[in-house]
Amino acid sequence: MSTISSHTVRSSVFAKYQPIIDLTTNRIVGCEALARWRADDGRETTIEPVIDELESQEDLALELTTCMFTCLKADLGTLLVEHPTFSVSVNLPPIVMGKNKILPVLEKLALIAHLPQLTGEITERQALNEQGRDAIRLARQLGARVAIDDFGTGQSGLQQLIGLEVDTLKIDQSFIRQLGKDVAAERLVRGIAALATILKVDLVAEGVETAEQAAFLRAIGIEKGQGWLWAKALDANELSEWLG
Ligand code: G
Ligand code: MN
Repeated sequence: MSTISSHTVRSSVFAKYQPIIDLTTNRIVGCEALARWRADDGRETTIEPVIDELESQEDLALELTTCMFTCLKADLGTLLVEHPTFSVSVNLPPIVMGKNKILPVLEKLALIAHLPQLTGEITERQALNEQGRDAIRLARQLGARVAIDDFGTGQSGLQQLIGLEVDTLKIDQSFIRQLGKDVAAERLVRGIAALATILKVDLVAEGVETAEQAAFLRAIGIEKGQGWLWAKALDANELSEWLG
């Protein structure tokens, strides 16, 4: 039984934004909205302890997603207008895909005009059903982008990419962490880079923490990176300062 209500989600969730960097120019090109949780005493905590519960129940997962888009609009609405090429990624739990529940939220928040600046990240860790795949197709028809998150770790794996067009693969941080330490990880990342070229998709390397990792990724032609080397998740005003 759930111990968390939709109301609690609404009053506790807020968003921070981790920059995504173009590895060639070293400039910020977008960000990922990451959910944070405000505890009863007002302290900011990670959402990790409750995320599995939120993402396993449709109503809570939809509330979480709604909160994230609501924060995004309030925090970055102006920035999206002022920087038309800047894009924001939002994690979409597969359970909320497929019942046409996200589009009305975006309509209500007047975010439809910004769809080309929005990327839905679908994790590879959770199965996506046929309705979810239809929702991805519709989102792309409407101009939004779709990324496969945690790429390389999933249950459904590469099979997911058959008959489903996506824009971006986000290489899971577990691969990046092993660069320079484990030759198999290095070969796998090279393999993913080659695969991305053939599939004509972009790559974002997640969890980049060192200049050596960034140099390796740049050398093998990976376009973008995200991680503590550049920034942790930031408040909206800190993000604006980055953009100048
Ligand atoms: O699965 P997803 O890509 O949404 O996960 C993002 C998570 O990774 C966040 O919890 C974020 O805090 C964490 N993260 C982001 N950058 C780094 C990093 O450079 N190193 C590590 N260890 N974790 C990171
Ligand atoms: Mn993500």
